[in-house]
Amino acid sequence: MRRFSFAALLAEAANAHQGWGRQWRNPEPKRSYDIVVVGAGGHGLATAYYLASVHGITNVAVLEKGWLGGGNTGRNTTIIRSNYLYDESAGIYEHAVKLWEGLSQELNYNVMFSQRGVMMLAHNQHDVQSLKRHIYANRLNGVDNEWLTPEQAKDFCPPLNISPDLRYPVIGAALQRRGGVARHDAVAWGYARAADARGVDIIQNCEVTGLRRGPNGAISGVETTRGFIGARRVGVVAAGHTSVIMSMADVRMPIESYPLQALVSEPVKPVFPCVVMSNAVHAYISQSDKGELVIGAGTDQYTSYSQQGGLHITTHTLDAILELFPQFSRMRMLRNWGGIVDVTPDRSPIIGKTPIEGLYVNCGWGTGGFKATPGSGHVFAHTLATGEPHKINAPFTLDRFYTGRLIDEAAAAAVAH
Ligand code: FAD
Ligand code: PYC
Repeated sequence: MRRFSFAALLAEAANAHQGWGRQWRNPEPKRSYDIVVVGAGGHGLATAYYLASVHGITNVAVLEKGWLGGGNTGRNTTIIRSNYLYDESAGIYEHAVKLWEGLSQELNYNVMFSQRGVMMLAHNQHDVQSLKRHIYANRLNGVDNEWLTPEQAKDFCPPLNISPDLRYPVIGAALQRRGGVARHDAVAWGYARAADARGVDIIQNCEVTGLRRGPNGAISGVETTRGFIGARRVGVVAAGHTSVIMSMADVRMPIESYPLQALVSEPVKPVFPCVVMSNAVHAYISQSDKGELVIGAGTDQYTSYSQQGGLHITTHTLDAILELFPQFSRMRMLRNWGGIVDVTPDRSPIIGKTPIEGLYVNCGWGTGGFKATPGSGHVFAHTLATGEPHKINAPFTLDRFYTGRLIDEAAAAAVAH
């Protein structure tokens, strides 16, 4: 008979947390690397994986102040779509969706990518015009998106209330059928396992506390809570904390950090077949494979680094959800949490060089970077490996905030902020 001890259970849980029984190495940091990636979220881990798998660069460390995937990667509502308005955004988000489509096979790890469709609701003429504009722009970029009547929307998502008596009646919807959800932890674990297997060092509990520069001003390594680690190139991929880290090299970032919250209900049998988002009432919802309704709120209205937001934000979201789906009114909410998202003035990411030689940054994904994880890692790896942007991330420079060549995706954010 199998005997359980508390210690054995903890060890088993830790193993499971590291990817269903398969542990990666937990190495001591070396004195120096070719490339150091700061932040073991999905983007940092994906970057390390593509550095190794595409560019053959394996003398790489990913440094994480907590545990891998413990930042926004493990806190988001996992919506994946590429229905963005501008060509530059369609380029990167569609690149990501295509990588998502083969990711479980590529990593040999089930990231549970489920293309169940993302439906965005229209409640007024402005929504109709804006969503239709997105549909036309998307199609020109080869991105699927289609218009639905309220009846077609209800066919696609039976719990949706399309009564004309609603305060914000549903008057149509845009549907991206290739959109969907994935399992966020598995994405971090899958990339970590695959990068580790190629020789990348993933070092947890290792906070970067300083950026060191050589006599020529170029980056020479990072100060950490586990000592100095030398590096030829450093890529900062630290979501809500980018400004803090970049200020260590006196680089001022056009970023504000806000709490963003989500919550889940008690688990129930499958009742909700797709993802539904509404910008006007501000609510979005899907159902996880565990059965929980996954519901997201907007950002708080003030900047903060606390991974906790105001309760009134979540209650407002639940009011909106119940207008659209009254049948959920008696469900109990199980738990809520927050993450810190990094928002740029044009709501588009920054991926590329900084004024400091050897220092690169990938940030500003705000409320919507989970969907970009594979695409972001892929192009950032190219940038770190070659010193030049991939053509897909070339428009997303830090420079654009000096030149004014912004990529104003505010309308596509789908989350109130
Ligand atoms: P993270 O996963 O946050 O990783 C950054 C890592 O850097 C962290 O692990 C952190 O600990 C580490 N770090 C920070 N400082 C240091 C330091 N000094 N030294 C070492 N390590 C450091 N996006 C979508 O596309 N769809 C969604 O449905 C969606 N929903 C969301 C819902 C919520 C509630 C939240 C909070 C976000 C949501 N997002 C969504 C956004 C998405 O989660 C993020 O854009 C994305 O996960 C960012 O990934 P990342 O790897 O850059 O950051
Ligand atoms: O970008 O689709 C999105 C999103 C949904 C919830 C948070 N972000």
